[in-house]
Amino acid sequence: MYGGDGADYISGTIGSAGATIGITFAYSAFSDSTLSAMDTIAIGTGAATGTYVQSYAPGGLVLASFSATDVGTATNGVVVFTGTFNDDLTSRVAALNSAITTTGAVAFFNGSGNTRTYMFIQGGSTDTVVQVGLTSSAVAAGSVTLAGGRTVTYNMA
Ligand SMILES: [Ca+2]
Repeated sequence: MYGGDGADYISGTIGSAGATIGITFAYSAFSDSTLSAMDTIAIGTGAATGTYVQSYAPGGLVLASFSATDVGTATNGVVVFTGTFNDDLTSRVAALNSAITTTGAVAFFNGSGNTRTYMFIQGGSTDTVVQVGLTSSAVAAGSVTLAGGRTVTYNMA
């Protein structure tokens, strides 16, 4: 399923907690979802857990890793901001844009008052920002896997 340009709301209903949704959410350009025109990908409307699969057609993805003083760390694509870092989404995206220097690096993080989870991909001049899930569920460290440089699988916990 491709959202394409602009802000899209892509929602599915999951039959049971922990199940895997049978749709791959696909992107063909880093500009398909941005901070100013952001997609929301969600399974269910509550705090449902689930396994999400996203694909970036051009490939070249890696999982982000960094350690930045006063910002936080990223391990295996999962970002942990320092407890004192601003939890505003715009501030966090700006910080990730600075800390992540590899084009195609994928990072999951919490923002908007730590009540939402997002995926960031460093795209160079245009970065991908997607809201994943609707509630304060989070992507757990170690739950992100990458296949073929283009298919990202992660669990919402
Ligand atoms: Ca950038």
